[in-house]
Amino acid sequence: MREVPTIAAISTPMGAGAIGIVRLTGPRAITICDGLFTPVRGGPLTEADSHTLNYGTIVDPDDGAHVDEVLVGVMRGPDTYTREDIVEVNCHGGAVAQQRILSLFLRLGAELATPGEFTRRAFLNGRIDLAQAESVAGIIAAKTEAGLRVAMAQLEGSVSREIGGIREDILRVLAAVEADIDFSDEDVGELDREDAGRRLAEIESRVRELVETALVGRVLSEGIRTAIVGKPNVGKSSLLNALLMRERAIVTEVPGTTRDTIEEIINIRGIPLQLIDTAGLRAGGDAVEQMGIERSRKAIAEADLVLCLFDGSQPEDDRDRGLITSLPRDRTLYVINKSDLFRGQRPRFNAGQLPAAPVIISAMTRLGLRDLKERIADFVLGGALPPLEGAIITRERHRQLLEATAGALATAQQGLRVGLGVELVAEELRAALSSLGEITGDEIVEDLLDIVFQEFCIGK
Ligand SMILES: Nc1nc2c(ncn2[C@@H]2O[C@H](COP(=O)(O)OP(=O)(O)OP(=O)(O)O)[C@@H](O)[C@H]2O)c(=O)[nH]1
Ligand SMILES: [Mg+2]
Repeated sequence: MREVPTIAAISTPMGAGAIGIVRLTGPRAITICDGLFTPVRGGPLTEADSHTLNYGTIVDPDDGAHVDEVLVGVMRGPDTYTREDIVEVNCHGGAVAQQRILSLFLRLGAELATPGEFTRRAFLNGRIDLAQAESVAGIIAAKTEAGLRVAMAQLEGSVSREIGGIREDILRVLAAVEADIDFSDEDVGELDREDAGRRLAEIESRVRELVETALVGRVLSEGIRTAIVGKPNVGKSSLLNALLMRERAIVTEVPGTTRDTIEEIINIRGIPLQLIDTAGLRAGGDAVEQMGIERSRKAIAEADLVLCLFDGSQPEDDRDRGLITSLPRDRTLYVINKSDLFRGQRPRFNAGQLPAAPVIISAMTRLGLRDLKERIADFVLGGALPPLEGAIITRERHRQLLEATAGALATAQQGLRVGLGVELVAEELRAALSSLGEITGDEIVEDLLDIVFQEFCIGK
């Protein structure tokens, strides 16, 4: 049998940095690196203790040239990320040193790692399950602190434990059903269909609860999609900048300044918001502006929350009325801007026709921004979002498999009710188990692994 290949990759991002890490994992990791390593102190890496840092020089064996001064971490399996021997060379950052060290490793017999291959090995060697492996990608991709927290909890097994519990409960019902199949002509007592159905209904609702956390999961990892919309020149980009506290978007007195959507993440009372500044909505304008407006409409359709902005120093017109009726009321907050222009007086814009009381702000002086943030937080926390704790699903793949599980459980209950053969009920339960198994990777399909790991970066 062919030995498991030793793989190598640059694990730090491209570009200049103080330190770069080139990593090896596999049975020959330590010998390969030792072939290039001249210790400054101490002996060869092959004799180094596990989990030590070794100071020395990487030397090109062909011409004896010194490539870089390095610290080499030696970690012997199985107490490592992949459960194999791992070597991490801490060299100088910048593309050249890292690339040269990597190519020397390849010359000595290492193979170039594919994206996510280190984590894939951690999975294949049984250190983590598939849901945990995926959480590693979640940690790397996390855009918000809350998203990072959820991904870390997943790595520590929050989702896997919940799935494991559900699996066990299904297995118990399945055992009762199968006993009925095996001993149907003996006197072991008939399957209590009503009781089995009740237990399956409970399990199904647990699965559905988990499915519902997917919304929170998306919100935490990507932020609440919040589109700022309104007519040109009402101050949408100014509001984005004010909330971000930096001049991110271009602001001018010319209507139609913003042509494309601009997205930024901000944090309001611990809630991540993905703010989207959009092109002002109006007819006419050139082709570029019209394409921007098309994107604005898409942003509204996809938004969890719409901030509809008006210029309070101007009376409302038909376009405002059109805008108000076109927006989804249940997820729109109305905001009247430029309050500094009507200080202490009623805005010229008549707020009476708005479906809900507006927040009055000045993006320029920042007056009212705290009220606005409060209203946004109320919307999110008082809304339909389930609690932000426990197992939270963040992957569409997991959501779909849980839906399939719930579907199979529902069909099984139906079967029990209408007196379907126990074999068929058992079949549905096995389908439910198999969907759950795909989440944690108990049911491995090679293609599935390729799909899961392809979104990783190389070197992880
Ligand atoms: N007085 C006052 N002027 C403001 C306020 N907010 C924005 N403005 C001004 O209004 C003009 C338009 O602001 P923008 O933020 O570019 O407006 P916009 O809605 O993004 O405009 P488009 O991108 O063209 O759709 C600029 O001259 C801003 O300085 C405000 O609170 N008070
Ligand atoms: Mg703008």
